[in-house]
Amino acid sequence: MATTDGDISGLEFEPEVLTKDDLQSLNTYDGITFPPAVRVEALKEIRSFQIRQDDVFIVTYPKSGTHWMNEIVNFLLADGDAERVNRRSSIVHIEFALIHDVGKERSKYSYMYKLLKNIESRRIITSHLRYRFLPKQVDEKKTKIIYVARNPKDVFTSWFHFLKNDPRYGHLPWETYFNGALSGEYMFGSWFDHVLEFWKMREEENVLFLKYEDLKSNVRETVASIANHLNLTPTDDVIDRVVQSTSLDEMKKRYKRMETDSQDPVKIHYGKSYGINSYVRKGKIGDWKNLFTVAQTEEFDRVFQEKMKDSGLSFVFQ
Ligand code: PPS
Repeated sequence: MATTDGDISGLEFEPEVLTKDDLQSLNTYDGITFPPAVRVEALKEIRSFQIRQDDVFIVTYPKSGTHWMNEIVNFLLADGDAERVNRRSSIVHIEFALIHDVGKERSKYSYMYKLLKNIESRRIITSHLRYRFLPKQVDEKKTKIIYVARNPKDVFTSWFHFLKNDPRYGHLPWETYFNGALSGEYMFGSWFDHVLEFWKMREEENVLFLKYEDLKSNVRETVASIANHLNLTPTDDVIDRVVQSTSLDEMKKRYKRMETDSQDPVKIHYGKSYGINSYVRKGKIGDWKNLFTVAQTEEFDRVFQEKMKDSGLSFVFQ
């Protein structure tokens, strides 16, 4: 088995072995509801995950631009050169990395988790977890965190479209999803609690708090601020290449190619979830208008006002 930094030669891919019961049960742990594939054993294990000084964490509430940010950081680390992007430096969200082992005695860690432990630096580790669930060493070592927040109406909309065709979630009706998401009872807990937690940490040196809408409206400047946060000094030319290569259309094409051309589970992961390109869909601000009813908009706005009122944090919704 591989044990040293960067040595992954001994690892073999093991297919997912979640049972039907596993798949149908949402887990609740420490006050938060998690998707079936995020096991309580995994959440406990992650706390002692070993951090390296130069690791980069991308933390988000789901559907806030995780894959986009992942691609931006990947391209920045590769000086904008697609050939040099190391797909292994960023694997599945850490909380999903243990799914392959549920119900299985023979190995404690899944392929993805072992890979995450052993891949070469600089690792990009993505997560939807709240701060208290991240590895303890993130706090001890003040690991670089890039937090991306997106306006919650588009988050709910994006997530509903992602889940609606998935039989594991019983083809959830929009109404049911909306109520669960707004009350914070749905997967990964309340959007408000998640975003406000990291918003309060925004002045900490290791934390860069960004908004999806700023990436959309001012991508070049935002990419430069990400580079600066990671102590990188890209030329203007490199920044241009990063911006161009991480556009929605380029990502769609690349993910699709990776899914169809590759035998590599890491690459296939990027293209595939529950349907081709589901990680890259419309990428618009304001798509919620196609889904929210007038009554839902009113209810949402009331809750938003109440929860955000003293925070100083605002979002562009259209
Ligand atoms: S996940 O499954 O939680 O990790 O999803 P996540 O990657 O956080 O968010 C998916 C949404 O991000 C959009 N996206 C982009 N928008 C703009 N530009 C680029 N390059 C880009 N890449 C992904 C993606 O389309 C999802 O949003 P919606 O609104 O569904 O289109």
